[in-house]
Amino acid sequence: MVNLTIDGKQISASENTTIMEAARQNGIPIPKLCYLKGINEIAACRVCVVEIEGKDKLITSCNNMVEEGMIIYTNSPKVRRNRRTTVELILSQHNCECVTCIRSGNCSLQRVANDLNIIHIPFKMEIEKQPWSKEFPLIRDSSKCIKCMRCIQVCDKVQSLSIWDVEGTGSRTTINVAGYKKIEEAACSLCGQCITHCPTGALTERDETEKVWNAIADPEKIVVVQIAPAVRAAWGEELGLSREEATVGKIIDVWRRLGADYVFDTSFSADLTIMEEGTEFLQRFTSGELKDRPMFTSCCPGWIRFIKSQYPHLVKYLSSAKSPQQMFGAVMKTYFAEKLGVSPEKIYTVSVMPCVAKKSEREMDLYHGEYVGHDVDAVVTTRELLRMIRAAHIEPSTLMDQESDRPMQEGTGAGVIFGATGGVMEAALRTAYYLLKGENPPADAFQAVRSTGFNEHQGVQEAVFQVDDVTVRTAAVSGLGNARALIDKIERGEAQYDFVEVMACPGGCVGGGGQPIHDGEELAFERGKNLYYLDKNADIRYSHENQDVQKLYEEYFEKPNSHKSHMLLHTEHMK
Ligand code: HC1
Ligand code: SF4
Repeated sequence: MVNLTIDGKQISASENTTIMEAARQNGIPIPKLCYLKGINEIAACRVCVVEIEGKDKLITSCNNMVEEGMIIYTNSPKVRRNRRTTVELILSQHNCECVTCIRSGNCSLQRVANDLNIIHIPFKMEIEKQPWSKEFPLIRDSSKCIKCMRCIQVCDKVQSLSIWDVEGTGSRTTINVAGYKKIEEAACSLCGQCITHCPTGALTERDETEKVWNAIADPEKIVVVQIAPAVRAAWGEELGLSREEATVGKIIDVWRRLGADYVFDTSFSADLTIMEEGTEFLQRFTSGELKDRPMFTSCCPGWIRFIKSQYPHLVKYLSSAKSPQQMFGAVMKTYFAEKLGVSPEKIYTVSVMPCVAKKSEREMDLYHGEYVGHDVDAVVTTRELLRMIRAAHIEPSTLMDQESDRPMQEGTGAGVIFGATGGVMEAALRTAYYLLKGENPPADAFQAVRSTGFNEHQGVQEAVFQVDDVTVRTAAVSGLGNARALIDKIERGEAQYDFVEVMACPGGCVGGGGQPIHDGEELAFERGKNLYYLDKNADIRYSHENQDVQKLYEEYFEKPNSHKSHMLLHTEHMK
């Protein structure tokens, strides 16, 4: 241990602890902009400078270690002056249009500048705005970029894609798509991790809230909403609601108040996905088709984009099942439209997702005899949902739990855990066991595929299950860098699996690129625990026991993997 003093407080810290970390452990937060633990510790912004007694030069606290006897000041007049000039210089290259900025109120730069009482910017440089497509689901505004490098590092180190790079030199240094490409030409997975790790409004999702407001206002349209599993684990964070208070029932109330005609829970179609994908897995597994390579899950569009660009020869090993979002869209525009006695074109489908890539996945075509558009018409992220709640002046404390609509009402615990890494696999194994044995396994029999935290396990959970004489080798992986490492192992013949779940975002959808932002803080594991809690307390925990899904088969699809299911619920992953 090392003994030192920070701001007059005597403390002890382990050796090799940074000054910033030692201060944080002792309730002394040091302002920062570029720092991201374990990902970006490069002292690029110099906002975290501190003064060391006896030394002239200020040092950065994020990459300097504590030393025995150090006397540190984190907020001395000299530190404040220096920090203030640093932030003023950053602001001189920033467009500072806070009133119209999506991150206003949740921007690290705004907070640091406010805390330093910067009410006038003494310097101003000309700010050039790089061109960007308004159509792409990921939007970048270069005039808000502070060159902190977080996006470069998270894309490179966590997601292994290196979409971003530094461009130009001197005062014209900026960040842009690597290789002077347009973003549409790059292999962007649309996982959105660069957005959730950006300290400012330089990176955002394409806004679809106006489209949704317009659809709600259109008397010709029947607006049908679905709410993804992971949204319930995070939407309350910015509204001051505890995890217990922030229920999916209250999100349903939100949508009824916003004027949606019908509201459903995506857990229903997660159960439907399990019926389709579980049946497909058993068929491919028993036919010997998976001897060399596993079947990969297909519900994460970030992962689908990744495999298509990085391992195109493995696309044929993806499950052909559409994701729960797409399956629900297809069911809404066919089965449900028929129930209502209206044509599919009248139905306007909206998804509330923790995800940016779902905005691109939604473009999947829907054929119902003839082409009837897309499964899903608009995707709003959890953050966009929160903006709609604010725009409608809904007071969160007045929200009441409501049930989703019929007839696609029921969702099981198995459907809810889709939102956490390992959840799809666990739900599929519960049902695959039932399909093999004709009886249920204990509901927690496959919990070995759950993540127990990210640091120790690097986002990969492997498990082998024995069902009589059948052995199923599984892996669940989250984060595209982890996925790449796992696939490379499979390709080298160093690992063999039958079934692999991949989710692009660390921790799964709970850590999705459309979730509320907490200055790069990782909350996926905590949010995931919430979903497992909901599963544990659910009345039904097996997808095959979802009675509304059973009814859907009786009345419409006949059985999993039927001809009709193949037409509406499966895809060849061509687009
Ligand atoms: Fe997900 Fe899924 S779990 S992909 O993360 O399979 O987005 O929540 O909705 O479709 O169910 C996302 C979440 C979501 C789908 C489901
Ligand atoms: Fe979207 Fe979930 Fe995949 Fe992330 S893990 S890209 S949130 S589907």
